Amino acid sequence: MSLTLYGTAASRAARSLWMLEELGVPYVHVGTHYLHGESRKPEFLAINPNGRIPALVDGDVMVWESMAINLYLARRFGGPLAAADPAEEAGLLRWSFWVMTECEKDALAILFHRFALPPEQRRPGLADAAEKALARPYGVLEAELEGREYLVGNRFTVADLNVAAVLAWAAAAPGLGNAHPRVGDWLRRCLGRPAYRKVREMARS
Ligand SMILES: N[C@@H](CCC(=O)N[C@@H](CS)C(=O)NCC(=O)O)C(=O)O
Repeated sequence: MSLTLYGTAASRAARSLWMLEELGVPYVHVGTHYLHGESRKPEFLAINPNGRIPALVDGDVMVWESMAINLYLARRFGGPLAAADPAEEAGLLRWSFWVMTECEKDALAILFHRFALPPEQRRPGLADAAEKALARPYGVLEAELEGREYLVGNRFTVADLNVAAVLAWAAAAPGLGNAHPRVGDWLRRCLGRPAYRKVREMARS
C-alpha cells in the first residue's frame, strides 16, 4: 500500500494529517508548500490541477479537497471514525459540507484579522463581522450538542474532526466559545486529542 499526503502541516493539509494520525495508518508526507509556486509546479498540478494543498494519492486514486480526502479515508479504513450505517454517513457528509459552506470563510477571516496577519495589516472590522456571522452556525452547533459529546453516533468521528479543524481557526475569538459553552467544551475536547496536537507540532517544526 502506498499512501501519500501532499501539503505542509501549516495549511489546510493539517486536517488530513490529523485524520491520518487518528487512523494510525502508515503514510508518506510530502510537505508541498502553497507559497513560492510549489503547488503550481507541473508535477503537483498532475495530482491536483487546482494547484492547492492538500492532495492525497492512494495507489491509483487521487483525491483533493480536504473534506473529501478525510471522508475518503474514513470510508477506506473504517473503524470508529467512519460511518456505521447510511444514516451516520449522512451525518458525516452533512457536517462536512456545512462547515465548509457556512463557517470556513468567516473562521479564516477571524484567524487572519485577529492573529495571523502582521498587526498593521489586520482589519478588526472584518474579524468583528465574521464573528457576528458565525454566531448563527455556532448556535446550530450549540443546540446539536445538547446532551451529547460528539456530533454523530456519540463517539469522535470524521464529522467532529472536519468541523473542529475548521473552527480551530475561530478559536482566536473567545467570545464565540464563551457565548456557546457546549461548542467551546466540544472544541477543546476535539483539539485536545493527541493526533491533533502532533500535527500542530509538525506545523511548528
Ligand atoms: N477547499 C480546498 C482549499 C485548499 C486551499 O486553498 N489550500 C491552500 C493552502 S491552505 C492553497 O493550496 N493555496 C495555494 C494557492 O491557492 O495557490 C480544501 O479544503 O482542500
